[in-house]
Amino acid sequence: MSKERTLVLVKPDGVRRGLVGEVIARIERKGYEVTALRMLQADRAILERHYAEHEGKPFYEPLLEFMMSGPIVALIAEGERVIEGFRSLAGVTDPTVAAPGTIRGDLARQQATKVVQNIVHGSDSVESAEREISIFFGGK
Ligand code: D4T
Repeated sequence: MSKERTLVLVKPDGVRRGLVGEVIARIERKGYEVTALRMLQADRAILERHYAEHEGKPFYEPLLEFMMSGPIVALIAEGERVIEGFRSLAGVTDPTVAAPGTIRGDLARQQATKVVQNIVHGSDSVESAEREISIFFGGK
């Protein structure tokens, strides 16, 4: 099994609620290595690239607005099967039903907002991870 990299984002809700350390701690306690980290205020251009697959969907504009609503933290985590492993740590997209023990299951819930606010993003495949890492870390 070869070593993988994944792109994790702590979304504006996670940063606002002071959960950056909690997310990083869970990644590290699981045994993955954080190899790059930056905080940024995402602009529309970077988010249009990141969320290109969702363009035209009803939640696309609210999603971009939410992701621009405050700073985010982008990081690269590395390890064997880290892509699948981080998605397991994060839990499913809908925080209401995300399993207890996961980041979303423990720390997020449905809000009265147009877009789901679920604290983190994690890449879903090797191809997505490399594409997303190049968006946030300039090909690093
Ligand atoms: P990300 O990409 O942020 O890790 O989340 P997921 O992989 O879990 O979910 P996604 O890419 O399908 O969705 C991106 C982002 O849009 C929000 N969303 C999604 C939403 O508000 N309503 C929806 O129906 C879906 C599918 C939540 C995450």
